[in-house]
Amino acid sequence: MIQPLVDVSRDFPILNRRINGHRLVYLDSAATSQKPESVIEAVDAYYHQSNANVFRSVHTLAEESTTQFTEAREKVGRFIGASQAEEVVFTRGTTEGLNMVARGFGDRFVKEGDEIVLSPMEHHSNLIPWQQLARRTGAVLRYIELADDGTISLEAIREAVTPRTRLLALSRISNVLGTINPIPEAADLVHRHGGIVVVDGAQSVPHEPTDVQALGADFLAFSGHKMCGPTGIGALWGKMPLLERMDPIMYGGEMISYVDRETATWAEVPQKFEGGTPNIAGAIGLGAAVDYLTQVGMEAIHRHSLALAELAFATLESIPGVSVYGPAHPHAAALSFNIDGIHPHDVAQVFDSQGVAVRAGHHCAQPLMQWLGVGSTARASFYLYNGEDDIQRLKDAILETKRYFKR
Ligand code: 7TS
Repeated sequence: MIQPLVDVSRDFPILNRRINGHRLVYLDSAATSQKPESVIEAVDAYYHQSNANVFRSVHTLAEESTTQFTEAREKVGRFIGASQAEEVVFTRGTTEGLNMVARGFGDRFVKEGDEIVLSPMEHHSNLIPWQQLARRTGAVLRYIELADDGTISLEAIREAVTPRTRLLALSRISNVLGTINPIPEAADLVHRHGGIVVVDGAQSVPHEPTDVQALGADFLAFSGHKMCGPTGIGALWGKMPLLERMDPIMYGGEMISYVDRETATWAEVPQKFEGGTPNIAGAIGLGAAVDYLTQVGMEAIHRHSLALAELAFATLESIPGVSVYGPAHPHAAALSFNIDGIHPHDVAQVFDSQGVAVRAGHHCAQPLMQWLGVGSTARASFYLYNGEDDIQRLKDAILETKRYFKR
């Protein structure tokens, strides 16, 4: 019996809620995770005790606030194996980080005829910035073709990557298929051709130990809210020499070194990219989330996510009339499925009446829906507070949905 990794009722009071008369089963962590008490308390304590702007005033509150903000950057840097905390740029989330690279790096270094390699499983956040970059520069988009189970083979990568590859933008873990993509191997190949590797870590940083060096990434973007942190905060990690050459995209206060009437020069990395007052409370909350996840252990979280998703895969696959997508093994924490003849939005609605929260739709991955040949899917996604009971409830909800629509 797979038990949750943490004391759920103590750490996640929201999961004690009853929804439509049932214990809430929260299977929508790929959209956003729930927040542990320690994170909520860190944000609360910051506003109650230390609130002040950062990097400007010398009074006590400002020093406390600046220290906590700086410590949060250090925690995030250690969590992903950055060689220095300054390589961590705070952003609003994955979307902003990827747009920063496309604009700040892409506009400067990607030229007409260069190739940008993507996969058809990318979230729109890791697709549209590159489409737009290609339109601005005359670069060409190339796609890595997926195998029948939605995985990416080394052979498919070799077919897509050429000497003209300037940039590979790939998710480590798919938010729809639960595939784990071979980033290190892909990075090797891209680097041999002198290209750079941008990793969308939105679904991977919350779920597996991350070491940017081992991953072979040049940039990694991720979101705090999917890893037990607050919304509105995330990080873009980049190799220092690349961040130094990259242009800022947000101009204003706090990102400059010297300004006169006609010109300005930029502050050092990461301040150069953090124009305006940052999300201080969010960063501190993200630091607390990193502490929480580290205490539970990222190896344990990784094993737990795989165990739950693979059990769910096998359980759902054995129900007549249910199609599940993606590989059976290894299958990361997001599992998409459809029930024959029932629209995923109706599935999600009946599930809610059973207290089971899932997402239905295209999951911001329309090219992947086109590849799957469906308009949308239902998706159950798991995290450290889920256990085997929740998979039983998922199965019961599917059986109830089938009964409901047979009537
Ligand atoms: N990339 C991937 C792989 C994602 O899953 C998401 C969010 C993003 C990028 C964007 O992250 P954001 O924090 O900037 O919004 N994915 C989902 C999802 O699957 N359901 O809701 C949001």
